[in-house]
Amino acid sequence: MLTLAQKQTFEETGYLVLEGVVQGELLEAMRREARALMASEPPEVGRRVWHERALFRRRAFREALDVAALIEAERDLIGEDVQLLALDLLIARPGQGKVGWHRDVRFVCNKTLSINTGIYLEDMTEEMGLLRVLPGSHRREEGPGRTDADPLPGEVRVPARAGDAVFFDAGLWHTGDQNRSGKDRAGLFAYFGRYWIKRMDNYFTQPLLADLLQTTDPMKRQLLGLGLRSGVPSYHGDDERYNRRGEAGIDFPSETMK
Ligand SMILES: O=C(O)CCC(=O)C(=O)O
Repeated sequence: MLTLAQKQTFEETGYLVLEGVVQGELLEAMRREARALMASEPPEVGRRVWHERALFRRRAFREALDVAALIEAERDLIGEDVQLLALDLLIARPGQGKVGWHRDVRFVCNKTLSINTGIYLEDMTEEMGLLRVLPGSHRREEGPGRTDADPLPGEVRVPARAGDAVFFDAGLWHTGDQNRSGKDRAGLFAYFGRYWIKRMDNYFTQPLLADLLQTTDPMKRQLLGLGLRSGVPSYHGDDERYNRRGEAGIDFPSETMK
């Protein structure tokens, strides 16, 4: 569980670093998988993203859903109805990786609705190209837009070790520096939000792998958008059976309309 001070830090600044969220054999396995994926890319590909449909075929990335330190922190920061909205592996080859100031969602309000989480698979040094954030910007109505100011006044550079996780409100202004090291920069970006937020389109167009669809683990079902845990309130009351009422076939519609 996060401490009150950690939650307050996140609320005020819009980000929080937790050390050693992924460790040991799981961290090594993720690094091996990331290297294998990147090895299959031609040299001219400088930056590549794999989403959860590809990652969930690989045990190491699927096990991210079982990392208690990650899931509990998301639950503490978002709420009991936390859901996984996306999982991306992002790799930037040497010389690549510089992204401009941006925020991941443009809708901001006075509560955190979704959080992106950078879980780094390499030590994040100045040479690797640090994540930089502007504390407090997650509550600002205006976005970064086009800015030539670099560095931005008040920005913070966020060093991290392999396996550390940087949780940031998806409205927080942030940027990634160029990878000036000789190695690939690999980070797993796990994006979580409240259960009633629409998931990424591919959750609808490409079904999950069958064994994930059939999981009986209540928390995993919730993270994958398959059903809330018993008693967890979300849209329309305390029990999702409310939303599953009605005509047979609603959950699995036939291909034609009546
Ligand atoms: O490459 C990075 O570290 C930054 C990634 C980023 O800004 C994002 O995924 O929104």
